Amino acid sequence: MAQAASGSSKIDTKAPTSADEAAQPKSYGDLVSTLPARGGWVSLVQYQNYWLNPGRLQNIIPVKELYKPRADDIVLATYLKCGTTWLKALAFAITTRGRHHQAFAAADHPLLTVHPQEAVPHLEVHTPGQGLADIERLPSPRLLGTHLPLSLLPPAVATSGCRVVYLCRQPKDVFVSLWHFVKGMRGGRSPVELDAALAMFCEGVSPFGPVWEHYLEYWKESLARPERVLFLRYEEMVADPVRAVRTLAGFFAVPFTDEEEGRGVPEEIVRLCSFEMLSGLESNRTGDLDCGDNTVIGKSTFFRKGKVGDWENHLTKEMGKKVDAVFEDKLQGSGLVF
Ligand code: PAP
Repeated sequence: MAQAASGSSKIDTKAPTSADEAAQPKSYGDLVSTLPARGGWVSLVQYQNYWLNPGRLQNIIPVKELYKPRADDIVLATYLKCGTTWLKALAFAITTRGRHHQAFAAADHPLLTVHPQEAVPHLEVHTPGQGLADIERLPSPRLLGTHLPLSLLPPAVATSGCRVVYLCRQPKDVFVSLWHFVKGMRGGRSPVELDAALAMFCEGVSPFGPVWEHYLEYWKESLARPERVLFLRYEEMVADPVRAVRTLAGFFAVPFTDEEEGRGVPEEIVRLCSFEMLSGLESNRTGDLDCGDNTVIGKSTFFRKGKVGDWENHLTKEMGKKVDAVFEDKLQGSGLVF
């Protein structure tokens, strides 16, 4: 889920211990004023190498201390616009199928009436000051979403045994999707032209950017701990969604039985969570999602085209080459290629 909002409650991360306590910012508003800032396309401040929405720091920073990973948690991590909504729907359908398997055909599956972004809560979408109480209350095993880079999550994510699925997407399509989303949040207008926004994106100045750093943190972790960190690509999921669903079920340690395969359950999950199905549902077409801090996002804005390669309809070939060159350079030597 993308972010929006503002506010300046007290900083509730660990209190400073050193002698420079007096110099520590007392509120998120104070902290923001000490950070490098960029305006233009979207207003951002740089915090621990990442560009973040200043109004959301009070939601983002506390996650590192407040989120207590459980061994059976499943964390669905994404950079913005990489297919979070789809991944949430798929993971929800796969992991709850014991409860709902009759419902795939019976038209009363929860995903037919609950937006996938609500079916799986986001770690950094909470009411400031109330911590992660709602997430703490969830019964195990929990499905949780996040756009936070790995380094802004607690180190216990690596030691608790919890599973992480990371979904990335071809950067040119990410930019185009983000461009439309940001414009949509502002009533169809952007404060800068597309080429200026693209220049910022290529500089790494986008919400939760640099995108390549976001990708690389999880990519390296997936290479180091493949049994606990699954790295997926949107384009591969689009090309063979049934295979992706089987991969996810196996990774979640709930593989499909022969009996389920025989009944076509993986295919049913793909159908239920398809762009065509989800985007047509009344529950996903109307109303707003509550971000927990007096801001809302229209439910329909999470469904635009759901296509691979839509960048060609919005960027010139030269712009495409520029994005390719930046990512080739930044990802060089990592083994991650687009
Ligand atoms: P978020 O970053 O705000 O959480 P996220 O769901 O990651 O949103 O991104 C939305 C993108 O996923 C949109 O891409 P587009 O702008 O290129 O069209 C949206 O259309 C796409 N999307 C949403 N649901 C699905 C789905 N079921 N299958 C495939 N793509 C989907």
